[in-house]
Amino acid sequence: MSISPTTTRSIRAKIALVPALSLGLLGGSVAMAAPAQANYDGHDDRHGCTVKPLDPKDLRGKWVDFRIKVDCDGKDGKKAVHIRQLRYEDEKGPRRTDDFLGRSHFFEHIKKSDDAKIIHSVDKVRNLDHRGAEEVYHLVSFRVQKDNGHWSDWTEWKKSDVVEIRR
Ligand SMILES: [Ca+2]
Ligand SMILES: [Ca+2]
Repeated sequence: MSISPTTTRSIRAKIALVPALSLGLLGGSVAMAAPAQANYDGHDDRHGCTVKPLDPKDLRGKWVDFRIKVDCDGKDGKKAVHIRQLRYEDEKGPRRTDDFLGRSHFFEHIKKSDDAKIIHSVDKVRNLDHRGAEEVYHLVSFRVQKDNGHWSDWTEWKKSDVVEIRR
């Protein structure tokens, strides 16, 4: 029996979907437990760089900007900052899991003379709490590569303030 290229592709596609489904990576609003985290204290730097999760800012329509501030001191040349971000809607109560909104990675190349930068990370926030406002926040963690190619380790996750937005 011969298998046409189309059939082979569709079998491969189905096989590829299984691990994605079992990990809960598909679908819009999959519950995902937030990692262990600390509120931002301003002291956790890597190679002279700090990254701060700013208050989420409500934009027009359904959109929210989960802003991130990156600041490096001017010492020892260029740096690359790799930031990972997780965005959530808060659910009160011990048995409730916060709604996972999305994740992103950012790479920022910082020159010696650069001032602090704001990264704009815009995501859609639906009316998740039908009886009240949505309470949104995000977590960031980062690592820094020096000019000589050496990467720092990752920082622990830092949490922004929780901001209420009406939907
Ligand atoms: Ca909520
Ligand atoms: Ca609401």
